[in-house]
Formats: sequence, structure tokens, C-alpha cells
Amino acid sequence: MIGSDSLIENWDDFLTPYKQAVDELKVKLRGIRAQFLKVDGRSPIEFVTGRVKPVDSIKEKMVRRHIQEDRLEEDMEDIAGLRIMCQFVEDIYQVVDLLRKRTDINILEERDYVHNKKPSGYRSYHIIFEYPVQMIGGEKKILAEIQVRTLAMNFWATVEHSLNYKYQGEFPDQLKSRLKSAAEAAFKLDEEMSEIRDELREKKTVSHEDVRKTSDENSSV
Ligand code: 0O2
Ligand code: 0O2
Repeated sequence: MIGSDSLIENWDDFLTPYKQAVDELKVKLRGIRAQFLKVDGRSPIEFVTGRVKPVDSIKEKMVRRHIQEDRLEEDMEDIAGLRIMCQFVEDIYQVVDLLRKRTDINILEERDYVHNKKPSGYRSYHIIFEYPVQMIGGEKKILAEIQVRTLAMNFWATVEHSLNYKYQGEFPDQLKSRLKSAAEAAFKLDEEMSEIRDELREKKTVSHEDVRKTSDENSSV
């Protein structure tokens, strides 16, 4: 349309493949959890959420990142976004390994903010990938992002995000530094929980060995 400053006239149509991708991937990722629970009784995935980026956030990010509308599909990687929450930091890497082996997603980039935290204190593992969506007009490949994080990382990011939204990121330096310390406290909590789990595992192994030894001794009498 001449005179229009927007190439995308119908955002609903533009976002249709992204919505389908999010819906499909939620089912697939929740399927991983279900399979683990069945086989192992424990899953590295605690829960999965997903969303299509709201149009206002897309427009705001286009301005912030200088993305032209005709480059949106190539340059905005998180219009379709999934989050996988894990109990332990080690689970994050198990999930990432599983994702690397999948044939239905083509990983383009990985960003390890778990061990390379962002200046704000934010931690998560980001995977950017290409995903094929079957549309009535044929296959359409879209970009999508999965963020993998622990429950503690998710707690921090969720609260920090909503404070940022409320105060438009204009925190005084002292509060920025307190938020950063809070992120560190969350990470310490993750480390402590992993250590507790490891110690419990050790104790379990030792007591199993004790039981085996005692029963061996008894049977040899
Ligand atoms: P259940 O039985 O609650 O686990 P939908 O696609 O309708 O399933 P929706 O509304 O699009 O989900 O929301 P989203 O954001 O994709 O995912 C929400 C899911 O994450 C819900 O699961 C929530 O229960 C789960 N969830 C959110 N926060 C937490 C949390 O702190 N702990 C746990 N364990 N789960 C959380 P479901 O699918 O509704 O099923
Ligand atoms: P949403 O949907 O509101 O979460 P950028 O230009 O920094 O926004 P970039 O470089 O494209 O993003 O990617 P990056 O930094 O790998 O990932 C950006 C996304 O990671 C953000 O998406 C957040 O979801 C999350 N994130 C990154 N840093 C922080 C942080 O300091 N605090 C919180 N709470 N989340 C963070 P958006 O675009 O903000 O979208």
C-alpha cells in the first residue's frame, strides 16, 4: 500500500507460523518430560512454557535493535520463544545435549549465559534454531529460541523482568548492584542444592553397599 510505513499489514497472519511452532514445541518438550518420568521416575525438565512475542514487544525490539520490518524474520530470533525450567544446573546441560541430538530442530547458535552471566546478573542457556512449520502453502522455516534455566534462575529473571518493566530499566546504580547480588544468591542456592543432591546420592550408594556386604557376610556363615 503506497504511503503505508508498515510492510506487515496483518500481524495475525504474520504470526500464524510462530504460534503453530510454539504450540508444537510445547507438546514435544513436555513429551520429553513425560518419557523421562515413565522410564526414570525423574526428569531433567521440570516444566515448559512458551509464548509468541506480543506485537508491541516486537515493535519495541525493532526500534531498540534497529531491525527493519523486511528483515524481521531473519533478524528477530525470539518471536517464537520457549522456556525449559530445570531443578539443577546439571539438568540444563543434559537438556541442551538432548536438544542437540534432535532432528526436528536445526540449531544455529548457542549462548551459555549460565557460566557467562550477563552484566545484569542474568543466567540461562539460550538456543537459537530453525524450525520447519507445515503451512497449507508448504513448509515455512522460522527462527525460534529456547531458554533453558533452573527454577532459581527463573525466579530471579521473572521478578527482575517485571521490575524492569515497571521502572523501564531506570534503576539507581545501588539497586542494580543489589539485583546482581540477588542473582548471585540464586546461583549459590543452585550450587548448594546440587551439592546436597550429590551427598544424598553418595550416602545412598554407601548404604546400598553396606546392605550388600551384610547380606554377603550372612550368606557365607
Ligand atoms: P500443569 O498441569 O499446570 O503442569 P498451555 O499451553 O495451555 O498448557 P499456557 O497457558 O500457554 O499453557 O501457558 P505457558 O506459559 O506456556 O505454560 C504454563 C505451564 O507452565 C502450565 O502448565 C503451568 O502449570 C506451568 N508452570 C508455570 N509456572 C510454574 C512453576 O513455577 N512450577 C511448575 N511446576 N509449573 C509451572 P500446564 O500445561 O497448564 O499444566
Ligand atoms: P522477553 O520476551 O521480554 O523476555 P537483547 O537485545 O539483549 O534484548 P539479544 O541480544 O537478542 O537480546 O539476546 P539475548 O541477550 O541472548 O536474549 C535476550 C532475552 O534473554 C530477553 O528477551 C530476555 O528474555 C532474556 N534476558 C536477557 N538479559 C536479561 C536480563 O538481564 N533480565 C531478564 N529478566 N531477562 C533477560 P527480551 O527481548 O527481553 O524478551
